[in-house]
Amino acid sequence: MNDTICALATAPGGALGIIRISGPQAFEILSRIFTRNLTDAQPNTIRYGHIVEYDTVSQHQEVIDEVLVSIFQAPHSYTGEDSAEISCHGSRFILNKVLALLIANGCRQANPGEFTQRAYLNGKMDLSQAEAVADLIASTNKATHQIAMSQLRGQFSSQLAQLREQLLKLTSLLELELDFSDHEDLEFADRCELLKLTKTINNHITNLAKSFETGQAIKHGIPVAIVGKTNVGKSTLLNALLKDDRSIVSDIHGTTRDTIEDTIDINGITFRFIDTAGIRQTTDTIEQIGIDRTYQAIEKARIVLWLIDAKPSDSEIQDMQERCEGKSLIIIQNKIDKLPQEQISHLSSQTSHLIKISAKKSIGLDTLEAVIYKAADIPTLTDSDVIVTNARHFDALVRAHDSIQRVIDGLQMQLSGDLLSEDLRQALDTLAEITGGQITPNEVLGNIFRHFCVGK
Ligand SMILES: Nc1nc2c(ncn2[C@@H]2O[C@H](COP(=O)(O)OP(=O)(O)OP(=O)(O)O)[C@@H](O)[C@H]2O)c(=O)[nH]1
Ligand SMILES: [Mg+2]
Repeated sequence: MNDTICALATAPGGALGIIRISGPQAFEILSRIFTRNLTDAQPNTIRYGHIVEYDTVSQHQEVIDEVLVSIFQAPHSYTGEDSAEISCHGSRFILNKVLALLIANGCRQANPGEFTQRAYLNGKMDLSQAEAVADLIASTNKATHQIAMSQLRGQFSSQLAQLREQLLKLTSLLELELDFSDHEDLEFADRCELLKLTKTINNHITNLAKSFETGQAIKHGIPVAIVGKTNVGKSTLLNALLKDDRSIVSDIHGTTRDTIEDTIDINGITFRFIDTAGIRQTTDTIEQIGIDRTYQAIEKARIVLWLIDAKPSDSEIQDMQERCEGKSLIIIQNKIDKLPQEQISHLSSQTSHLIKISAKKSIGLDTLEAVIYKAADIPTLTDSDVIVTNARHFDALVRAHDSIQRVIDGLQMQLSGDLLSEDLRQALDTLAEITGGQITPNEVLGNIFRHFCVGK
């Protein structure tokens, strides 16, 4: 961290481009190519001036751009180091030129995520907060934004700190028991109390780990498979939901041969709709492969929309219910604009929770969207909610849970305190991996920050 790094922080193509610099020589290096001296600049100020290139042969100064430079002095900057941001015009030529000049004067091109890595190493944020920065940049809807923001603001970290405190209390109670075990007159925390506290801790960890499934669904979009017989209007429904001509629609049975997917947001949550090949008996090899994919799509889905235009047989209903075990199955009767009224009421009376729509005429789609949103069963998120979205965090929580479970088993078997402290210590260390409180090996850090963009 002794060197000074620079990188373009904005995506190409905009009217402005921002170049970031951070490190002990940030102001000194920048002053060499800027028309104003920055070494005596006030912190948290913006200076107007020109980036210039000095030609030593002709002794001529060429103006590269008219810029604004924001100045942040250590430790009051994002990285905790002396830093500056140069707002240039968004020309690719200008931005490359300014970067080249910075590098020629002693900066090094930053690696992906290196600014945030420095912020973490300088104690500006913990590791889970640093990871939230990448999630925030990648957020695409209200829910992913809210989860990343809550993590960045330290909600997850503070829950982990709370767990840590409880674990330390447990450890000290057990150690006390060990140190004074031969003093019969001393009163120790009774083991029932210890067991209660351990179970509370484990429940908390379990709940955090459980939120990962929801977190994954929110992050990647909740998979919704649209299935049914051929020609019932599955592709028409996909197109109607997307308000786009995404899937081919025709009155020929077996039009869709492969899965086709796209996303829409409902109430700030992303849903991934998957149109599938219609289910029917076929001798066509390719169509059969498509139908196999339909069954795979059902397996992967969290919600299944089963489109019908006639009453399914009991065995069809049973088959679909078995395939959809543990998922939400929504039965939808399509083409209500066309079906005779008596057929609609006949279907409704035989199939519970039937949603009636016309995909072609866009009738009933608002109700359907509301039902889909409800079926997703996403908790209404508040700013303080913690939802685990990161696989590394989930992995650590599961391991911590296993250690605590061993403590619970040990307490129930009346094992001695020294046997239990080992597992407690392990749980503490594992939880500390999440925030990076434990010394984090370089390769783990490298893995985390490699996925960041350059300039962040
Ligand atoms: N009247 C009416 N026709 C519809 C409706 N929805 C779909 N259709 C028609 O039904 C036919 C089949 O529609 P598709 O969306 O291609 O059906 P599919 O389920 O995707 O069929 P496959 O891909 O073959 O499995 C087309 O002619 C659509 O215009 C509807 O709500 N009302
Ligand atoms: Mg289709």
